[in-house]
Amino acid sequence: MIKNKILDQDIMWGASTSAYQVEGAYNQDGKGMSVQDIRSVPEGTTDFKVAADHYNRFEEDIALFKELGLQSYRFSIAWTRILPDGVGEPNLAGIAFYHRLLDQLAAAGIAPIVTVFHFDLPAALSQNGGWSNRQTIVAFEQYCALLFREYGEKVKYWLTINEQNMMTLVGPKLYGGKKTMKEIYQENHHMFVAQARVTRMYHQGNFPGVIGPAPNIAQAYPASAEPEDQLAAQYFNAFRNWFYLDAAVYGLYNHQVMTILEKLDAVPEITEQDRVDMREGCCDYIALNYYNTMSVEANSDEVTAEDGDQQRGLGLKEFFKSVKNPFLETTEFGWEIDPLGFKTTLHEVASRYHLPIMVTENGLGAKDELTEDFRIHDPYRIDYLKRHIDMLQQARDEGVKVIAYCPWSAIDLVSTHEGMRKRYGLIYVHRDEFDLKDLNRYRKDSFYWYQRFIATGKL
Ligand code: BGP
Repeated sequence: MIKNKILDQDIMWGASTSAYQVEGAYNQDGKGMSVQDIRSVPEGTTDFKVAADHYNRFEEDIALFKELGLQSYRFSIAWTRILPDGVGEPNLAGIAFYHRLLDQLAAAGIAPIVTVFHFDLPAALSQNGGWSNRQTIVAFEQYCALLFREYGEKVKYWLTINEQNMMTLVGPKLYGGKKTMKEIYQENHHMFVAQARVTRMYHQGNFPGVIGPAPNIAQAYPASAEPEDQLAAQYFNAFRNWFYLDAAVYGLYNHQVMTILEKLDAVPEITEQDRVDMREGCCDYIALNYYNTMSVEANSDEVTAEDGDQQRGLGLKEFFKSVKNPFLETTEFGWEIDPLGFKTTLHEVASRYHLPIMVTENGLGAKDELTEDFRIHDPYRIDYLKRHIDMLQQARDEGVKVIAYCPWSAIDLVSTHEGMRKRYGLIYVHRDEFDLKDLNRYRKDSFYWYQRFIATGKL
């Protein structure tokens, strides 16, 4: 079977981006507005209108990816380029753009890994209630049907939803206004159903590829050996990680999370048909984004969250509260660095789900400096990647099946929360937060390092 063959293959060394963070051209060639185009960004950070201008420079970028030696490239399709209002008439220029991108990747010998939805819901759907409205499930199905029809022969690896867990856990806090937990978990449920229906549709279409989810997965440690902390870590892991994978892999609701949702009065309405859809739309593989582990302790106070983002500061009264791990250093943006936790996480996911794993994000955000002779010395990023790849290789040697490793990010792009100054790329983009300069591309030291690693297999 084609599927087994695809999933049996050796690891592909790649890199990642997402549409709204890299493409720019936010209103070019008939593109509609997404929630990212209209949201207010924190003061002092850029918006996403130009980003890295990849939409207009993708040929040059793919030539660089080829020179880098990438075997796969994980990117997302902007829903609003394909369907400006989320539903209705397709935008032919948008459809043609991704054909050109895919053809260019094929010519460069780079396998595309395509996320269909990465944080950029069409604004028109959002105005009609977004994921709280069951019509969005239908819109998502129609959008995906169109993508499979158009690109089904060119794409072998599909990803449904990027970091649904972060949209649910952190999204509403950052941009959502005043949603109740019940509303948040109803939306989350609709995303489960949408993902399952699209997965089933893909399977029924007999396309020559595989499909899976892409949550942000990170092992949580108990802060101490106190039994209370152990239980807190178990609830936290269920709430942040396994809830999303149990749904994608088995089509089931995690029982510990149900307990939490009952306490929060946030149990969503689930129809009989939803349950059937979820059971019938199970994924072929697991893609995951890993940045760092978390540590939690039992939580008897009122704290529901600190200044949390996707990698820190989550808390839930009576269940858990995240704390700093004194054994770990942090990046200059305050995220802990834990390569060994990567190995732990990979083992845990492999043992729980027995499916091939694809790493779709892993990387270090930093304030890179461009020297006068246009170089970027980023030993901190090389060190991060080296230590994480080392752990990935150890996990593979010990039996974890990993089909691709795609660090974040292939090229500099606008960070979800911290604008342009938090750079992740292997390729530097010459612009500042607000000064767009010439947007020229420069190879960072990490580019040459990763290039050598891909060519020789040596760390
Ligand atoms: C993940 C997202 C990416 C990216 C990354 C880094 O959660 O999938 O889109 O943004 O995190 O996060 P940030 O840009 O906030 O540093």
